[in-house]
Amino acid sequence: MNRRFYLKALGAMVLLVGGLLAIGAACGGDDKGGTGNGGSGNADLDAIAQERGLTPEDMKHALQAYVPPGQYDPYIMIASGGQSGQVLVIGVPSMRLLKVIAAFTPEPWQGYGYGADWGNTVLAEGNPSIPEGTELTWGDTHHPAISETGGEYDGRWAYINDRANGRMAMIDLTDFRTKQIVAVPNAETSHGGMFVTPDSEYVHISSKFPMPWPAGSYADLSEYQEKYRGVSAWMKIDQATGRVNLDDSFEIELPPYNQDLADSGKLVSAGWAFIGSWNTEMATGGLGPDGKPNPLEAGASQNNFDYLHVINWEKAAEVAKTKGVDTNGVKMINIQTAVEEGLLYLIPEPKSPHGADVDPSGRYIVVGGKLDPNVTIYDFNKIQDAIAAEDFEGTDSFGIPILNFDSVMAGQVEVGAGPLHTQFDSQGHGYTSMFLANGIAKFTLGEDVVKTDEAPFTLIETIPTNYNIGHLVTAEGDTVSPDDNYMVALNKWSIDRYAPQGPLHPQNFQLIDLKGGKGPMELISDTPIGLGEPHYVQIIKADKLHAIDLYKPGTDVLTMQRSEFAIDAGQEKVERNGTTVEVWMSATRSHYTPDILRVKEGDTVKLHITNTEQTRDATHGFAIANYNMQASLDPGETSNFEFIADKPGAWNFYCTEFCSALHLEMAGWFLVEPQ
Ligand code: RUQ
Ligand code: CUA
Repeated sequence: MNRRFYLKALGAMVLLVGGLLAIGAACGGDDKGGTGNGGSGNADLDAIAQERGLTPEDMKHALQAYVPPGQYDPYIMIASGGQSGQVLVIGVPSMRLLKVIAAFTPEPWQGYGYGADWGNTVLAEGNPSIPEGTELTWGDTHHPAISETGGEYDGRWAYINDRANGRMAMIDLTDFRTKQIVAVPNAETSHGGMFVTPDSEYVHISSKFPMPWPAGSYADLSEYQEKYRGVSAWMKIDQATGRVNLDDSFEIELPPYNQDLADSGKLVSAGWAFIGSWNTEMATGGLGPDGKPNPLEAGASQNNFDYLHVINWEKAAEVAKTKGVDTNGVKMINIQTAVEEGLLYLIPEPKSPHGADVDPSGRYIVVGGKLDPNVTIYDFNKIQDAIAAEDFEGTDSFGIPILNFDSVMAGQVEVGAGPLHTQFDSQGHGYTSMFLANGIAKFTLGEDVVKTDEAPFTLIETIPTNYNIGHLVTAEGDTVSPDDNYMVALNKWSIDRYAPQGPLHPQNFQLIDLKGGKGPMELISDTPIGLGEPHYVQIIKADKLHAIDLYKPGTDVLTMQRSEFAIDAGQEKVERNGTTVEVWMSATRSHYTPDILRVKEGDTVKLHITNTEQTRDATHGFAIANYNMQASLDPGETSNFEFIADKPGAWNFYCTEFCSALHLEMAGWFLVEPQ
C-alpha cells in the first residue's frame, strides 16, 4: 500500500472508530477518556497508530479482539495443554488465559497432588490397575470433548484424554475442577478417539497403538497380527455427576490398526460413530538391531488405503448386555460378534488418513488425506444404502466387511498438501487444516447442506497459517449448529512469530474471522501458548457455562456434598487418639483456628481444614515448611490431609494465597516434638 493510500485509509479508520466512540457516548456510555466527541479521539488514535506503526487493518483487528477491562469474552475455549497434562481455559476473542485446570499432572497453585485429598484421590484413582503398582504423575492431554444435549454443548462437563496412557479425565464445569481420572480398561494409549455422543450418553475413547491381549500379557511383535488388538471404548456417563461408570460401559475389540481420529454421528447419523485409522499394513518398525529396512512411518504408508471404522454404537450398547464378555471390568464385544451383529464396517480411506469429522447435519464425514492433497467426503445415506445392500468390496483379514469405496464416497476436494482436520460453519462449508501447505482451505460440502449458491465439493479459498497447523476449531464447531464468526488455527510451529527465547518455541494460536461463513477468512491475532503443545480445543458460548461463585459451607469438592469433616466457625477442635492426632481447623481472613498444632514425632496427623468464608474469590492456601504439602481451599471448601509427622522441628505453616492485607500474618506453627 502506498503512503497516500495508507494515510487515507488510516483516516477513514480513525473516522470510523471515532464515530463508534461517539455513538457509545451518545448512548449513555461513560465517556471517561474524553475521546467521545470526534476531534481529540481521532487525533489520539491517529497518534497511537502513527507511533506504533499500525495499519488500518491492524487497528480493525485490535478492535475485533479487544475486550475492555471488566468485560467478559463471549466465548470460552477449552484447550488441551499437551505435555503439561493440564487443560487451558481461554477467552475468545481476547485469547486471554483464564485458568489452567489441573488434570493429569500435579498442579501447585490449586494444591492438586500435594497431599490434600481432592487431587491425591483423583490422581490415585487414575492409576491403571495393569500393570500393578503403576503410579502416573503426568499425562499428555490431546482431545477435549464438552458434554452435549441434543447435539449442542451444554456446559456441564468436559472430558479429555491422556495420549501417553489409555486414560481420560472428567472436568466438572461448575467449578472447573477435575473430578475423575479413568484408566480405560484394555487400552494402553489413546489419541484422537475422544468425543461425546449427542446426548452425552457415552464418552468415547479408542486406543492409539494396539497392545497384546489379554491386557497385561506379553507377545513379541512377530505375533502382532494374532495377538495385538485395538479397542473402541464406550464409557457410560452418569447423568447426575458426569462421572464415567464402568459397570454400564462397553468396548468393541478392533484389529491391530492404529485407530486414530474419531467423531460421533449426529442428527441423521445419530447412533453411529466413525473412527479413522492408519497402519492397516500392521507394520511394526524395526530399524537398527532388528534389521528391518523400514521405520514405522514407511511401513505404515505403503497401502493406498487405510480404513474408516463405522460403528453402530446404539445397537452395540444393546448387544453388549447379552454378548459382551467381562474383560478387566468392562463388557467386551469381540470382532466376530461385532461383525455378526452388523455393528462394525470398514470404509477405505486414501493415503494415511487423518481427521474424521462429521458435519453439523450429520450427513457428511470428512477425512483428510495427510499424504494426499484431497479431502474425501463420505455420505452417511450412501453408507446406509451400501450396508443394506451388502455392497462390500470384501472383508479385511479379521472378517470385517469393507464397504465399496465408490458407493459411499460423495466427493473429493483437492485442498492442498497435508490435509488433517476439518471444522464446519452453518453455511455448508468445511474448513480443513493443511499441515504441509501451511494453511486452511475452505470448501463446500454436498447437497442439502450448502446454503450458498456455491457448487458442492468446491474449493472456495485458502488462508495461510503460521506455521504448520495441526487442528483448527470453529466456535461451537462440533455441535449441530456451529457459529460462523470465529475460527482458531492451532499451529505446531511458531518459528519467527515471537521474540526468541532459546531453541524451544511456543505453539501459535491464530484467531481468524469467518465473517458469517461468507468469507474471506481474515487473520485477527496471534497468541503464543508457552506451556505445552495443545492439540485439540473446543469453543463454547460463554453463556452456556454456569460456574458457581462459592461452594456451600463445608463442601467436599469430590462429592459436592457437605463433607463429614466440615466445621462451622466455633467448632474447631483437636483430638488425640493413641498416636493419631485429628484436627478440625478453620481458615478465614486472616488466621487459622487453631494456629498452633502440637504433635509428637511419628504421630499420624489427620488435618481437616474448612475455608469458612462465603465471599467470592476469598481462597486460602495451606502449606507446611519441609512437608511438601500445599492445599488451596476455595471459599466454602473442606479439604483433608493425612500424613505422618516424621520430621521433628518447629515448622511454620502459612496461607499461600494473597488473601488480605494481613495475608502475611495468616500463618501458624506445626510443632513436632522429637521422640
Ligand atoms: S491429531 S498428534 Cu488431534 Cu491431528 Cu493428535
Ligand atoms: Cu489466607 Cu492468605
